Amino acid sequence: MNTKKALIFGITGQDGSYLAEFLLSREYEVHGVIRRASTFNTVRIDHLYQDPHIRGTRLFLHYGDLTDTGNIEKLVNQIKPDEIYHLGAQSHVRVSFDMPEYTANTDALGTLRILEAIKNSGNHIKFYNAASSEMFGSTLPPQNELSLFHPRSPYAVAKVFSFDITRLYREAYGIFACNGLLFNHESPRRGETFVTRKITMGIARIRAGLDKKLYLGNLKAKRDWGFAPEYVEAMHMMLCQEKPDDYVVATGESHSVREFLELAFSYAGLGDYKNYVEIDQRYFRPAEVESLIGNASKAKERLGWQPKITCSDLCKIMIDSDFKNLHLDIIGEGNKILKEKFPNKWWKID
Ligand code: NAP
Ligand code: G4F
Repeated sequence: MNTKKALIFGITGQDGSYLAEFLLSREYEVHGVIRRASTFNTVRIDHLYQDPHIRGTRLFLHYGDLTDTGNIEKLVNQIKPDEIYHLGAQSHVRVSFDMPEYTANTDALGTLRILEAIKNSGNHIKFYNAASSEMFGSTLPPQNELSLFHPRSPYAVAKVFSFDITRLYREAYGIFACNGLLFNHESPRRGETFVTRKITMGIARIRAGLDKKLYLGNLKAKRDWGFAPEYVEAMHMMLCQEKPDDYVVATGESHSVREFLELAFSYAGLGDYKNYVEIDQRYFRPAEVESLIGNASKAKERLGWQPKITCSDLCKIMIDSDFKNLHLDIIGEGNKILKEKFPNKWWKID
């Protein structure tokens, strides 16, 4: 059998870990780029680790960084992947206001560096770029592939560059390059400083008696929150098409942060969130994206992609997981939803 090779930038992140798991379940040989750190940063993929000395190993990790052109060129030339999934980024919108230059270097120029490496290699490599719904910024919802970009953060500006340069390399050099315009997607593996996970972890900590309060910023903002494992499948579907293109991936359902809080506190049996939540100005952004609601009709029609998990399901799945992490009795509806909706799931439940 001709095993396909995938190279994943950002394999240690939420999406990278699910995508690696998905591709391994599809018999791919998976190569992932990890950053050197003084502490282990591979916790999301530790369950996938395989000793490279053992015959038949299909997961390989390589040190690298999106700011290092020579390293990227070397990895692309040595590994000779069939597909590259570019999921690496400084992905925190609020942090991008504190580190705009680093964010641009990693998120914008990092994309260009990979595309140059693909072009210079002369190999036929399919490329997926993680663009973002954040690029729509203040454009009114619902947003689709034809909506205008009006970025509202250094992160979003960098992602607009990454989107445009990916499309340019497709049109100018014939590279099979796709942009995924993914709306917010969450999971038990979501970074702990993004708002959904901050809320579900905060609730678990309050339940366990570790914290009394949860400090948040703007509760009015609305997001279209989906479930990460379903979204990484859409990435793969894009690279399986005959022609490269750009796709919105979203649920079409939107909720405010306040509504997510209400859902979460009610599911956890803690009652009114106002008894626990305090507003802290430090979590507000200099410019905010008020409302995101995706129209994923194109992905449905062309890729056959459709999400199963609603925001309420997601909230239950994440709370069950965070309760389990703190050895609390879980409520269990989240796990039940996972079993019912994904009888053949390919990822490990956290
Ligand atoms: P994440 O959990 O923050 O993961 C980001 C990954 O990028 C991590 O593996 C991180 O490595 C790596 N990384 C950061 N800086 C790097 C650098 N300079 N060089 C190499 N690798 C670097 O993000 P995610 O939620 O999985 O998102 C995946 C991609 O989709 C990102 O590009 C994000 O901007 C984009 N996106 C996400 C969403 C969403 O809702 N999740 C929506 C739209 C677009 P470390 O583990 O070492 O930090
Ligand atoms: O969870 P968030 O930090 O996600 P945000 O800013 O929408 O960005 C995420 O989704 C993007 C896709 O649209 C990705 F491209 C990006 O990489 C990332 O994954 O914030 C969501 C909303 C914001 O409006 C924020 O102002 O929640 C509001 N919020 C309120 N209190 C908070 C907090 N956000 C965070 N992180 N922390 C708070 O305490």
